[in-house]
Order: sequence, then C-alpha cells, then structure tokens
Amino acid sequence: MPLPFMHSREPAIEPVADGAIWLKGWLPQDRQAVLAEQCRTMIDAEGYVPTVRGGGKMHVRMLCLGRHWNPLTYRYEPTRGDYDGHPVPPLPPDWAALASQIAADAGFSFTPDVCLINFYDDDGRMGTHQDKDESPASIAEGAPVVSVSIGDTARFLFGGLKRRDPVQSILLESGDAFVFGGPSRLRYHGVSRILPSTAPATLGLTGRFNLTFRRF
Ligand code: MD3
Ligand code: FE
Repeated sequence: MPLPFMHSREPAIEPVADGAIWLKGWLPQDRQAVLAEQCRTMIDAEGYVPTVRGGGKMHVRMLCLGRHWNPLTYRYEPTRGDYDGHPVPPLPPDWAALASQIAADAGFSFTPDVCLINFYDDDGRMGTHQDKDESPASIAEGAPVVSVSIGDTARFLFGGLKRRDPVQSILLESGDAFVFGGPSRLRYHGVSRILPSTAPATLGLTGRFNLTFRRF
C-alpha cells in the first residue's frame, strides 16, 4: 500500500529559464490518483475534441473550467459557444488552492479563475504555440500559468519569445508541476509526443492529463 505522502520521484525544484520553474515530483501519488479520477469523470461527461479555425481537430480531448476557451475565436467566453452552448463547469476551490500553493513554491502570488484540462492518448500532441488569450490585465500584472501533469510522460517543447528561437526538450512526468511567469509567460511551447505506458501503475491510467491554471 502506498504511504500517505509518497512521491513518484524525489521532489526537486529546477529553474529552467527566467520565470520558468519546474517542480519535479511535486504532487504525491495519492493526490495524483485523486486528480486522475476527478479528471476522468469530468472529461468523460463534458470533454470534447476542439475544432480549430480552418476545420482541423486538435489532438487532445479538452474541458475548460471557470471560463471556456473558444478554439475558433481564441477568446475566453462564459458559455461553450463553438461547441454545445453549455455553461462552463466551475473551477473547484480545492483545485484553485492547489495551483496557488504550487505558484507560491515558485515565488508567485497567484489566484487562478480558469483551468484547462487536456487529455492526451497515445497519439496526443499539441503544436507549438503561445498562450496569449488571457486578458491584457492578467498578462500585464504578470499572472503565471501553472501546469500539472498526471499519467503518461510527455515530451514538452519549450522555446523562446519568437517562433524560430531554439527549443528545449523536457520530459514531464506524472506529478510534475511547472510554473510559467515573468519573462517566460509568452514563450512558445508544445507537446511533441506521449510516451505510452509510462504512467505510475498505481494510477490505473492510460494516457495523460495536463491541467493548466490561468487567471483570465
Ligand atoms: C509555457 N498545454 O494548455 S503545459 C496549453 O501539456 C498547453 O497540455 C501543454 O500548452 C500540455 O496551453 C503544455 C505547459 C505550459 C502551459 C502553459 C504555458 C507551458 C507554458 C504558458 C506559457 C509558457
Ligand atoms: Fe499552451
């Protein structure tokens, strides 16, 4: 039986760039299991594969909490205007508290109001992009994005402020957190591939959930 605060690996804090802090093994396995189960339930009930401008489909299954990110307009909305018109499920307060705690460990004061859940199967990926659809006030006040990885390992690509800047390849494992703020907030990034069957066996999970907490 896993011990109450067992981690997948020894926790470590690693600054990757100015404002980009990798918190390896931050989330203990028992909390990973709880999050995995909550994500599974919510994505199965209300998740969808977003269709982007031009009609292509993304290679993740997505669910927005707190506010809906519209993949056709690249704007945040109170309802799912591009998909089914449903209201957006709320961001659970204990999830917001988790993100605040992670941000604090990275040196940021942060209260999120949005979480995007992305589910990646074996073929899941996300092209390189910038996250710049949050409000100008949020970007200006320096609110970070907090990411939590659960399940299979992902090859995460972390670039610079220009699309052609050099890219770092980082393996994000289950339980890792990452905080992107300050001068790293608008860096290009993406997920080039999932490493199948690498999730901790105790999670009973095939695939990867990524939670990104934001302040709209
Ligand atoms: C760097 N998600 O949802 S998380 C996204 O693994 C997104 O699902 C990826 O990119 C995923 O937009 C990457 C890491 C991440 C998230 C947000 C960032 C890195 C970031 C925002 C700014 C800079
Ligand atoms: Fe992103």
